[in-house]
Amino acid sequence: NEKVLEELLNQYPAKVKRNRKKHIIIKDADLARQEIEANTRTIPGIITNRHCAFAGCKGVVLGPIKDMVHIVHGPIGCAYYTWGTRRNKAKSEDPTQNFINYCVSTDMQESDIVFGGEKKLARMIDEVVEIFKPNAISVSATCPVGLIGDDLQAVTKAAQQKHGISITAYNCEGYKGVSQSAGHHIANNVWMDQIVGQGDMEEPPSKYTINILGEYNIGGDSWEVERILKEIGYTVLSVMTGDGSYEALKNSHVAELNLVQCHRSINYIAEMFETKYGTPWLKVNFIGIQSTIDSLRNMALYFGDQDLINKTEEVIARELARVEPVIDQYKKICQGKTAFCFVGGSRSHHYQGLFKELGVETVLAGYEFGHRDDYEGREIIPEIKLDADTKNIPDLHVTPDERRFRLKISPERMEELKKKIPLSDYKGMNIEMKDGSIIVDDLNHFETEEFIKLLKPDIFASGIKDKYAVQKMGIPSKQLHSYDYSGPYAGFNGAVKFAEDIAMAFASPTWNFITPPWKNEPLLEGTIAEGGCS
Ligand code: CFM
Ligand code: HCA
Repeated sequence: NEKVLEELLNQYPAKVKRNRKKHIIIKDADLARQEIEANTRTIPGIITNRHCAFAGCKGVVLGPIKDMVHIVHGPIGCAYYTWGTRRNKAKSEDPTQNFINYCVSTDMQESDIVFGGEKKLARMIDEVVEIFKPNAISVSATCPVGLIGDDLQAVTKAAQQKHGISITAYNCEGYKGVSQSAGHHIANNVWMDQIVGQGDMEEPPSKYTINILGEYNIGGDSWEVERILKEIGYTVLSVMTGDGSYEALKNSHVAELNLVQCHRSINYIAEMFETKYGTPWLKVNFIGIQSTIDSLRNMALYFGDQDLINKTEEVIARELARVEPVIDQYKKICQGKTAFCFVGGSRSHHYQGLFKELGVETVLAGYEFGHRDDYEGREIIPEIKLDADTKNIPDLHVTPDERRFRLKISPERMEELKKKIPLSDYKGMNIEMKDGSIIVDDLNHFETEEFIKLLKPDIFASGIKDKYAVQKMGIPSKQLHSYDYSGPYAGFNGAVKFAEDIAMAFASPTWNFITPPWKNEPLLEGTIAEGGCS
């Protein structure tokens, strides 16, 4: 309750307490609204799970595009860090155009920092074209590049003219924002400006052609989603960006509908698509059985074709009959347990339904870098105050494309549909949460330990940085970023896999051999001798 929370916060210096208090809510359904502070700077010196703008641009949004070589212009650490750890899988019909396993960097040295790295970058692009002959190249900037003022735009423009392929530059220096969220926005802007619509496709290849936005194929998630969609009769033109390709992205303007899975990372481009090409976007969530079913039904309603609606119901019934009995078995182990769910910017919300289906209640949830709308719902966006950090990333103002804008459905039908399905809309996470549960923005290590002692969850769903500290406290942990080498967790097959993994975590006898530190006497014993320690 409030008193306990106050005691927890009292351990901070007054100024830090004032700051952190605004980022923590105890859910109270009686209140009409509960405001949370989000997307603001982390207090210097506090250890949180956030990453930088470069990680959000190159690592998250760009990285999964398989037929582009992604050059990291900077010291090798940034490239190494974003190399393969996110488990965004990709396979290609053309094996010469799948560069997903490569880590390509200019490996800047001290002399490049002093004398500038532009020549080295130009040489690297020449080399990449010669060796790989890729469909396209991206060049992402890291902090030192911005600090010394290398002109990425000029280098890539000249290289593009020289080689005749798309070479895009991303000024996503790590310091460009308060978290990786800024990097998502930067990547979205460059694509809309320079890639989407560059292909020569004029018409959708078939009746129900869609793009999936904000699905990154972690552990094979988008393969499972595509399996279901194809079976119903959809044509998935482009996935942004899981197992995605430059070739598909440049023709994505012809789709009839954009699905939005992770709105945090991609709502910018979804909106720009609508303005520029007339493509509406529908919020979906393919995590959890019920959310998957709801998403499929909403899609069928959008197209409104009776055959498609029937086929959707047929696939749902068949999949349910197959997976429900298996999930019910795992549910027996999971029922009654509690979870912490702290992930980046949308999964903390998306996974709560799946946990609930297994009988697991989420007692604490939050985002590393979510914005207020991710907590409170899209309708509060006009109220969000723009600070200097937000203004750092320019909003790209797009207008209808003279040649290619095509209204996909009439404004009247759009208004009618908006009453039934989440077109151009998403709810925030808070609405999902039970009264008395805790919502924390930009959780830090100190608060993690304190909340664990208070709430004693049965499972901790988070990332690599806090995983092991928490396991040493005797609590099983499930990485909801990389899925701990498992997955997929999306769709029907994913729900089964998740249930199996979670049940296995609860059932493991390992946890009986660990005593959480708060149940022990101090780990170190000794006396202070005169003049020093003994
Ligand atoms: Fe979207 Fe993501 Fe997420 Fe995200 Fe991420 Fe990720 Fe994530 Mo890690 S794009 S906001 S920046 S769903 S990499 S696939 S798991 S923090 S909750
Ligand atoms: C990132 C990527 C990350 C990190 C996950 C983690 C991912 O933010 O740079 O900290 O465990 O999903 O791989 O979010």
